[in-house]
Amino acid sequence: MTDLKERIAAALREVRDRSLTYTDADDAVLVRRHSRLMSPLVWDLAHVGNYEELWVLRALGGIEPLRPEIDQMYDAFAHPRAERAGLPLLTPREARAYISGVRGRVLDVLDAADLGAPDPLRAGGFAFGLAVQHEHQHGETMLATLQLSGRAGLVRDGEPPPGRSGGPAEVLVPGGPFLAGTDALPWAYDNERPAHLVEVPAFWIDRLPVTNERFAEFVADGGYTDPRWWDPAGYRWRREGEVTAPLFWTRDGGRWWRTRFGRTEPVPPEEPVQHVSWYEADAYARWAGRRLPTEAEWEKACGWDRAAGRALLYPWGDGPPGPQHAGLGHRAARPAPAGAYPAGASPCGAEQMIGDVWEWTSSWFRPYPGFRAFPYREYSEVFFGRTHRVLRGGSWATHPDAVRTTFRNWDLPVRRQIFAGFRTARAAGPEEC
Ligand code: AVJ
Ligand code: FE
Repeated sequence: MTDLKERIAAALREVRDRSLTYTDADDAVLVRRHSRLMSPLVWDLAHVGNYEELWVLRALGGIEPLRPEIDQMYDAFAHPRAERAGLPLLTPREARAYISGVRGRVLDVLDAADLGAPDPLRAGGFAFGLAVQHEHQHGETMLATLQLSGRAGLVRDGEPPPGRSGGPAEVLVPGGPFLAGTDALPWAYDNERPAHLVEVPAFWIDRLPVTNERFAEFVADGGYTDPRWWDPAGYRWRREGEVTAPLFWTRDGGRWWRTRFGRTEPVPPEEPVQHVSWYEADAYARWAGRRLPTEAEWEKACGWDRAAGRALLYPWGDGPPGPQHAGLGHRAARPAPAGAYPAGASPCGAEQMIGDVWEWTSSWFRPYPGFRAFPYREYSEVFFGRTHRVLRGGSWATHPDAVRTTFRNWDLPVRRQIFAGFRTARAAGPEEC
């Protein structure tokens, strides 16, 4: 096997271990609808195998469907999440057998495939990368489900590195064009392509994500009930849902508590705030006299190396994320405190751009100029428009294989169960450029 094939086989093994760990629970936990916002865990488990079958075995390998009768059940567009627990799903045992049967054949297809072929599903192992990243994305979704279930003891935790105080509150990103997106990365999605120049005037961006302590000041200042700070649709959402703090926060004995994977603890002040909707992030930024960064600003602050005139794969360079760079891969089940990853600073000095919490941007999820859907419209294209906001950078729950400077995530502006926070920005004056 070539190096690339070895790496793909290892990535496939690692992501499968992850999925099996998250579904190592009683059948009752796996088949239950824990929230109408989420699929039952056993749906995610069979779905990742079905996706791998579709793109690796059928599309790339030309293999006949193994169980054509189940395709429809695991098609995310055929059934809303709230209804999936009512389908005649494979049992946990059947799901494990099915996905391991798919996987055995996938390894045979990998063995035989010519990954140097120009065919875009084969080149650089694209279809395998699609399966690996997809399964990791569902791993993160499973964690959100486990969190909403309120059950303790199902999710591994760890100790993130300590935070670090001191240093500037914001960093300057000089004006000028930068190259957004990519043409070169073999596993990049259609929505990250093509690379294109974007003119971004000078701006200031927070060096670190907004912390719980700072967000609590907004709450204490009556920020949730002052319509001046809110997008009108957001204010309606807030009132109707009686939203008064981030999801999983409760007030008791004069302080804030948060419940994380079934355990309640005081809200840690230095941790980046998470489980806020786009509307809450946007309102906080306005209250602070600032705004959310645009997606282009975020990407430029993350990876643009002005001296080299090129974009880095990650803030710290092109080398893979190490434990000193970023909180990724569920090493702990929470973000690290602000300032924990100085070695992960970007060329402009922004820290924690990758990992810890997804960061809301002000931008709608839209195609880049020259976008072409590949390999299917339902991955990205059907979500383009003024419906979903872009998130960047990955969270503590994101695996390194599923995030990079150019990676784009998106969600509805009301979503709060995802591991999302934000940082703020402001335009720079002409004398500052
Ligand atoms: C890119 C995270 C928004 O989870 O809805 C999973 C990824 N696409 N299965 C999602 C995805 C198909 C997607 N996000
Ligand atoms: Fe999926």
